[in-house]
Amino acid sequence: MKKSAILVGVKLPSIPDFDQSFEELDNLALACDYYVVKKVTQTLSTSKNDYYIGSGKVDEIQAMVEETGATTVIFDTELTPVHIRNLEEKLDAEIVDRTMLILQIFETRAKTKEAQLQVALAKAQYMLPRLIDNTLQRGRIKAGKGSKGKGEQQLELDKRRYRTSISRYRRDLKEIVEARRVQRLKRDRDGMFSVALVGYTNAGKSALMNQFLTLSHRHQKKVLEKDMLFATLQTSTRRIQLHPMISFLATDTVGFIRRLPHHLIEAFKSTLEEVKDADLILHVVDVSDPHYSEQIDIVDDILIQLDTEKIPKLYVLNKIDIIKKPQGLIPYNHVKISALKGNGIPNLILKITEYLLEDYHPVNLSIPYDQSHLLDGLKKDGIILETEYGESVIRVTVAFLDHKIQPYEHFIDSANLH
Ligand SMILES: Nc1nc2c(ncn2[C@@H]2O[C@H](COP(=O)(O)OP(=O)(O)OP(=O)(O)O)[C@@H](O)[C@H]2O)c(=O)[nH]1
Ligand SMILES: [Mg+2]
Repeated sequence: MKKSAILVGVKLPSIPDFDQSFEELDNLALACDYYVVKKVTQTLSTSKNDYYIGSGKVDEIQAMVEETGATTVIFDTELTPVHIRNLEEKLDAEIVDRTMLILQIFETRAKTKEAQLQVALAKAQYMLPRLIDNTLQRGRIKAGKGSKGKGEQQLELDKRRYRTSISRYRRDLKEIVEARRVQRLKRDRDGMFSVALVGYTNAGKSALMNQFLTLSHRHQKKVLEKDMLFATLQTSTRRIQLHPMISFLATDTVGFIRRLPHHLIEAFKSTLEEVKDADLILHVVDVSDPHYSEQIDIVDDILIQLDTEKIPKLYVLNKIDIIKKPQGLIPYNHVKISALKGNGIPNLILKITEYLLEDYHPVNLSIPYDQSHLLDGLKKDGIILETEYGESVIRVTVAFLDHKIQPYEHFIDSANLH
């Protein structure tokens, strides 16, 4: 049965994008399978000590809980353990804050070992300080001031348990990341160009990945695309074959959102390692969203945190099938597409190919006829641009990735080097 929830938003001067954030809270609640029965907002200059919101507002929400039978009250902010405890006692409902809500979504959907570890790590890091506060308060009340009561002994045990779990999760994650790094190194040896799809959640990254897979005739390798926040929870990498000789690796990633809990960013950094190693970043933007300009800034900020400034970046303005004209700033280096309908995809492929070909260098080879079997290898190792059958040799112009040239060095036509 769906749980029913009341959403609470507090307009504070420190949250200038309150409206968008509160609108997103609705979708986050939906993605977490809550049924939203009421929404309440309050404008304050600062948050309050006891309940975060004013006590009059708490009474109002208490009446709503009674009237609607809501099981949960969700706040669009990060609450302190004291706020949570006070609110829970007063409202007799489960209190969830924005961070916990996002963690819950990730927790219920994480399927792979890696995603599960990342969520467990983020949750344990979020819980540790809260656990300390909560238990301390209760321990003190029971044991009386000054004495070290049962509550505090329990607290010591719990703290140790959480710390042990945190280091175990970190160690296990490190092993998975290391295994993937080795896999990546192997791929690098094959000289594959890699393209990372990043962007705000629901922008259409997975839909674009699926367009690439369609082009590549690899329908069976399609990824989940869905109108839901955080549909993708782990990166997946697929080989995209554009042409018998031109292929690249595309990596679909987890979407970003405003005010993403920093424990989650930390935990997901290992997943996003793939982005750091990309040769090209496609920043996918849903330009049909009226707030897309801010979403671009949010994603670009996280990309900076991930140390990816040196990687070339192309903005892919998506969902042009549902708007006449984007209502915001247009980044300089961009292409417009519809990942749903396929508009603009050939142009995007052309752009990707331009970046990809920058790594290729044309070389003229003169191959004697008795070595003509080398042509088969050349077709695999490079892109043949021109072939001319001369009297004693076959002249071939081939575009190579640098590390692929070595077996053919002997045949480089020194007179004709570009
Ligand atoms: N109209 C329209 N809808 C699109 C387009 N691209 C994607 N969508 C829809 O937008 C929704 C989200 O698409 P996804 O590809 O799952 O988005 P994502 O960026 O992977 O999202 P997360 O994995 O949740 O971060 C889906 O319902 C898609 O069908 C487009 O070009 N036009
Ligand atoms: Mg996705």
